[in-house]
Amino acid sequence: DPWKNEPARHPALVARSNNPCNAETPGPVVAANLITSNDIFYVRNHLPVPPEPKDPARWQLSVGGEEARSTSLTLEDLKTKFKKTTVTAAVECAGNRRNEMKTVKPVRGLDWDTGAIGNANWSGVKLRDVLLHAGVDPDVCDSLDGPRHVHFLGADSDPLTGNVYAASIPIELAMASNKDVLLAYEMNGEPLSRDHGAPLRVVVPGVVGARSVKWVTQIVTSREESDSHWQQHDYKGFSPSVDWNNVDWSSAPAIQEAPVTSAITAPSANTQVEQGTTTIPVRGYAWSGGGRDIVRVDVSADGGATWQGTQLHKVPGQKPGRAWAWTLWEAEVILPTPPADSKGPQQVCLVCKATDASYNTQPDSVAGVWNLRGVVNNAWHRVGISVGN
Ligand code: MTE
Ligand code: MO
Repeated sequence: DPWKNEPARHPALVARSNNPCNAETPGPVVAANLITSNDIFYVRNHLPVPPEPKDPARWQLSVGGEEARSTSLTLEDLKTKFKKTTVTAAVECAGNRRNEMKTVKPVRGLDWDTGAIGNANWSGVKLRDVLLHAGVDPDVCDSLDGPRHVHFLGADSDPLTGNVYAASIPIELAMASNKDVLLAYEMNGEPLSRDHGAPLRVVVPGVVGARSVKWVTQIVTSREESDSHWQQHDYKGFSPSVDWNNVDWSSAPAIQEAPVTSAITAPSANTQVEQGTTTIPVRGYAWSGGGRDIVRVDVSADGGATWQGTQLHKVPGQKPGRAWAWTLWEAEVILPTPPADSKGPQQVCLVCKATDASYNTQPDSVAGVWNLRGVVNNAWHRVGISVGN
């Protein structure tokens, strides 16, 4: 039974599938704190959690590939031979908020609500430093025929095919000193838990979660992109016109940087507030990929006809162009005045949308961003509540 060694999980996590474990942070708590605590951070596993290394001292990371020296590093090597770096970064699954897409047309994938995202302090070593240690030329990005990608291979494997989880990122990202790609051994000051990739995982800030490979044991530089299923036949976006009969996976690039997004985490959908209520506290998160900071979040209490401002809460110390963390926001939202002759509950559609530092903002409808796999849904987030009864 490949599932017999799964770790215990916090009962508050909302399960979307069991084997493999996919579970999200419950709506009301997802943006309750700037830092998501480890035990309620969403878990997205494609395969069984690999067994813990029998002898942690003998665990090894192998680094190699084109124009790199084959190198093995123990955890102790990583901790003592390289500078320890801490980066606060959100990790979001590209499938976050997929559940809204099926209101347009069916999609294949886990039925994530708004909780397949979290924000943590990740500590470890910079991937760049490890690649330089393995002899990768610091100017590799300028070379015309050098490696173009860095592959990460996990220790989790498919019980049927033996394929391991793998993904790759462009070498520009891996080598850039200001992109902060980490090989992390700690999450919020604690050693990584089994679900989050112990003993070592990749954290690619500003990029969809799928590239932040957990349980990483092998790093390979290559002229080619990873040929893994998750790089080539998943985590790609297509036009709403593309369906499972005509999809050509090679026609779209693998998703890397995440688009600007936001969500309302409180109140939750279908909340009923008392007759005569005039304002309601609304809060949530906002985040954009590529280190683009959130400059504004607008909320609406009439489905997007008129908008109100919000107050932003940020992780201090984020560097310009390196806003890897999410932004939390809140507002006391003024509800529309019910018509004088109204009877019965008044339906209110709360909406939020964020704007990032490049003045990218969110598309208004899910229909326009619908795709067969249900990824990167960043449409305005809508929550319906009712006032009175
Ligand atoms: N790494 C491995 N080895 N196996 C996986 O299944 N899932 C990826 C990524 N890294 C995955 C992986 C996906 S799709 C996401 S969204 C993130 O891990 C989730 O990280 P988390 O479970 O720590 O929240
Ligand atoms: Mo994901």
